Amino acid sequence: MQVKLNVIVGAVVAMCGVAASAQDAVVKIGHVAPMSGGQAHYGKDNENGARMAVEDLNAKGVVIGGKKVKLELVAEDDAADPKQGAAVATKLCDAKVNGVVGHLNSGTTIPASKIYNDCGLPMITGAATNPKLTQQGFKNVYRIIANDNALGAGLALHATNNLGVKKVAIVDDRTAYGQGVAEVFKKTAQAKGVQIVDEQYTNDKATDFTAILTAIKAKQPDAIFYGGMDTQGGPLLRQMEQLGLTNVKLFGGDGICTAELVKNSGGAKTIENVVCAEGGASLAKMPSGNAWKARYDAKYPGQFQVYSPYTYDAVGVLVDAMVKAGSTDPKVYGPQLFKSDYQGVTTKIGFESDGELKNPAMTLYVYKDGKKVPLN
Ligand code: ABU
Repeated sequence: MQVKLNVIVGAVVAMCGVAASAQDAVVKIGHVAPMSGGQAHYGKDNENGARMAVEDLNAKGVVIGGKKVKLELVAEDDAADPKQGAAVATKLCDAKVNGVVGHLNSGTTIPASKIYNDCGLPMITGAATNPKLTQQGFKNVYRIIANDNALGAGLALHATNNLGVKKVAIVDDRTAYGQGVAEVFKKTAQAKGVQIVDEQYTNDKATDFTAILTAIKAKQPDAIFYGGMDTQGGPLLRQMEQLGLTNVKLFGGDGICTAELVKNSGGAKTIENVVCAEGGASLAKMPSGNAWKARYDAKYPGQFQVYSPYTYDAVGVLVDAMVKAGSTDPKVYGPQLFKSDYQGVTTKIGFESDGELKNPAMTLYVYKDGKKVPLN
């Protein structure tokens, strides 16, 4: 009777050709993002994307080197803190995971990338956008989203060419991301004849921007550029409204370009003054963005922010390289990543020799009726 049951179960699995069994070799994919603190909503979204990819691939069935494997996500929290990011990177190297998706923040990803490089572990970020990440000469560091050179310059060109902005104040949170994207915006805007009337600095824990905004108000800018995340961008918007800066545009990169910005601004009308940029196509223009987003929303209601389609694809690219190389050994499949030609949810993914995505898209957004709307 037991033999008969095993035969039936075996036949069902063979028909589906998909289910991973407890005996399958385990392939560990590390994922790192802030899962605690003020940026946990981004981290949760990123982790959801990676987890969804692992579940989809396991359901479909993955065969590497002739053997069925089971993917397992090893999810870690770096709290957006460079020191914690480095500690987690060392932990993932020691745990001998097969590849890493992450980190989220440029300030954690750049130092962590050296640790992964030293232990020979390929990593792909779907969120960290500071250009310096891929300028270190590492052979196992990849990014599948446009970097801040595209975001900062795209925003500055839109501000000058399309909106006639002449006087800008710049605020950044002094993180690798915030400072970097603000510098690119400033350089491009100045080259277009824009006057930078003030530069102010904050940090990624701040909540009160009254002093900064009061100083800026006196300089009468047409716009403020904020280099930082929505955790500060939201309160900054609310305080702009409270101080009467209601006709001043707020520009920012992907860090503020979230659904959460609306919540964090406490319903401020100044949300209508925001123009932000993301390093990819809008969901509607991604090859399978809308269908993917509907599945994501069903699985993780209300948790979508920005980067989950990219972390989803990052897992797909890593596993595709392992399948093509017939090995889960980073030394063997690592070089295959450079030859990637992978159809993802976000785009067709291939890499430049420095690890940057080939031909990345960039999309500008505004907010209408409390919702983020693409401009291009
Ligand atoms: N790309 C914005 C948020 C992540 C980062 O680069 O720090």
